[in-house]
Amino acid sequence: MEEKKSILSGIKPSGELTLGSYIGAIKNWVELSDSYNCYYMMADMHTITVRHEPAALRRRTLEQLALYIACGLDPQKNTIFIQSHVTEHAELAWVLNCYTMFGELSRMTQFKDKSAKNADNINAGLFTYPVLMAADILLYQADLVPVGDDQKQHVELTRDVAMRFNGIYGDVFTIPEPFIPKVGARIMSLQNPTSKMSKSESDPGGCICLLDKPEDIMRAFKRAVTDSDTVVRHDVKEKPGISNLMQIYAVCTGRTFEEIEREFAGKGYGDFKKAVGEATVELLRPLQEEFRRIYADKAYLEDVCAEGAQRARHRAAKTLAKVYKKVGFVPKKRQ
Ligand code: ATP
Ligand code: LTN
Repeated sequence: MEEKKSILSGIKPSGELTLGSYIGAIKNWVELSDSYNCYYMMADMHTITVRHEPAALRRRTLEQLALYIACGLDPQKNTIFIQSHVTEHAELAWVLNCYTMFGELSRMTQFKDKSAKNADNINAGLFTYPVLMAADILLYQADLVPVGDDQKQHVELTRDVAMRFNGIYGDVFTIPEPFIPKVGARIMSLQNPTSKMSKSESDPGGCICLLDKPEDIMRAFKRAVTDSDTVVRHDVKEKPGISNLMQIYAVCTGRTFEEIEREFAGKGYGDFKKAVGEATVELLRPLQEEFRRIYADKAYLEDVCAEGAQRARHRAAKTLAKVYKKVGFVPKKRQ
């Protein structure tokens, strides 16, 4: 039997998970998990590139783990782990640092955005962040990396670094492809529909979190910024707010944009916003119930982490050993 192809992806536990990361990433992780050998991690090492609170990071990492499972990722079928539990990530990142160019990193949009927003803390980790992400992906020889549109550039850099390394040392790394959903690759803020919905930015009312209460979700959609027209039509340029709501509604209901336009023909924005709010509440209801049940069982979560890290380490260690050998490090004698 042919071996399944591999997937790796991760999310930073930098805040409460948003509807954006669910639609852009996690939903696809679940859909792909039957056909691939999947590694999904809590990217805690990436989180400290901006100032953070240690206790919040600890809590959010475990919350995120419970949410992954509540979203439908079965820890028996998928390797779910905490990035810092697998030390090979930091080790491979160091090697890859020496094969990544300063110019390449300077062009990364996320670096430019984050350094503009954290002008007092433009640390080296923020700059080399994409190298750690490349290490995450390449350690598992991932064929596919399901992410939202904002991460495409990092996956492309990963491909360039992997090809450069392979060009020098032979076929060491699998060259990964980004997997970006056709609908929902970039969910926008409800208050500012030209910027991305993001968990770590203060955007009151613009962001829906997966654990938000139904009444808060309904209120946020009711107040969503739209335009002065009254027609529900998909047109990202002219109607960014409505088009964003249509994307969310399309994902929640499985309907196409044409079907949605027909459904709301002759109705006002009020009816449409209410329907999007209700569809989102229904999408999140089962997930929230599952979350409460799973998060209460700390012993289970610890077991999942321990088992996940062990499985991940097994795969990661093989790749790292190959890389160390290729670059000429003297192999360790059994200690
Ligand atoms: P931060 O604000 O801390 O940078 P974030 O909210 O942008 O975080 P990430 O942890 O960076 O979220 O992203 C997790 C995954 O979800 C990534 O694959 C990312 O591309 C995807 N994602 C995040 N926000 C959105 C969004 N608004 N629309 C679609 N996909 C998204
Ligand atoms: N950089 C990503 C999170 C992330 C990731 C990864 C995604 C860290 N390592 C590996 C895919 C594969 C982000 O900021 N959303």
